[in-house]
Amino acid sequence: MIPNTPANPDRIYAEPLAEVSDFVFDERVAAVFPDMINRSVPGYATIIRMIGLLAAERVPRGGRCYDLGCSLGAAALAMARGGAEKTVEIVALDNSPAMIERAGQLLAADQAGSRIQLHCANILDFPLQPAAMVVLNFTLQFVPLQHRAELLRRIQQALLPGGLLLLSEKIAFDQAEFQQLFSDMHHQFKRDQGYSQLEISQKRSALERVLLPESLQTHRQRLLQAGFAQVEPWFQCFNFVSLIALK
Ligand code: GEK
Repeated sequence: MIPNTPANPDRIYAEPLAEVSDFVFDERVAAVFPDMINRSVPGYATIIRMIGLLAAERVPRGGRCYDLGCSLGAAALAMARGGAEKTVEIVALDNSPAMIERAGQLLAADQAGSRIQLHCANILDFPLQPAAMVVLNFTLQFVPLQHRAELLRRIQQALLPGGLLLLSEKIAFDQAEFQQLFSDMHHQFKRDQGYSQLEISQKRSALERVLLPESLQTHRQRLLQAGFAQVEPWFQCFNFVSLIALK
C-alpha cells in the first residue's frame, strides 16, 4: 500500500481563504494525497486492502484489471500484489497530470509497480479492453452526472463473464435524519483525524460543485440498468460505501 506519508501532511485548507475555489487535483493535492484521503475517507485503507484480496480471489491467470481514476495508484498496486504473477495487465488511468506524474514515481519505486501501465487520460473516452476486474474507487462521484450511466455501460460491456466492478462512493441519503447523522459523523471523523473546523468547512465548500454524491438506490438501479446481474454493498462506514457489481 502507498504509505500515508506524515512528511507530507495535508494543510491545504488550514489557513482562512478569501475565496474558496472549486477543488482540483493539482500538484498541491497530489503532494499530500495519501494523508488527505486517509484522513478524509473512513475505511479507505481497509478498502484498498480488500481490493487486493478480491483481485487474488477473482482475477484469473492472465486477467486484465483497470483502476479508473487511480490518483497515486493505491488500488492498482493492491491488485498487482493481490493478483501476483497471474495478473498480466493492470491499467491505471487518471486525468490529472500531477497525479500521474507522482504515481509514476511511486510505482517505479515498488517491485509490483512494474506490472502497472499508467495513462494520463479521461476515463470517459479511454477505450476499455476485455477485463476481469474494474475499480472505480471514489472516482465516479467526480464524473458529471450525465456521463455516469454511459461509463458504467461501457465498463459492463468490457467485463468478461464472471468479471466484477468495485465501486466505492460517498453517498447521499433520501432520509433527512440519516443525511444529517452520517454527515455529522463524517465531520466528527475528520476532527478526530486532526482537521480543524476551518479546514473541514473550507474543503466542504471546495467540493460542493465537484463531488456529487447520489443515493445507494440510484447507484444500484443504474448498475442494474447498465446490465450488471447482481449488486451488493460489501463495505459501509457512515456515508461511504463500496459495492461489488457482478456481470
Ligand atoms: C484511490 N482511486 O486512491 N478521468 C480520469 N480520472 C478522473 C476523472 C476522469 N474523468 N474524474 C476524476 N478523476 C483513488 C482515489 S480520487 C478520490 C480517487 C478522492 C480522478 C481525479 O483526478 C482523482 O485523482 C480521482 O479521480 C479521484 O483509490 O480524492 O476523493
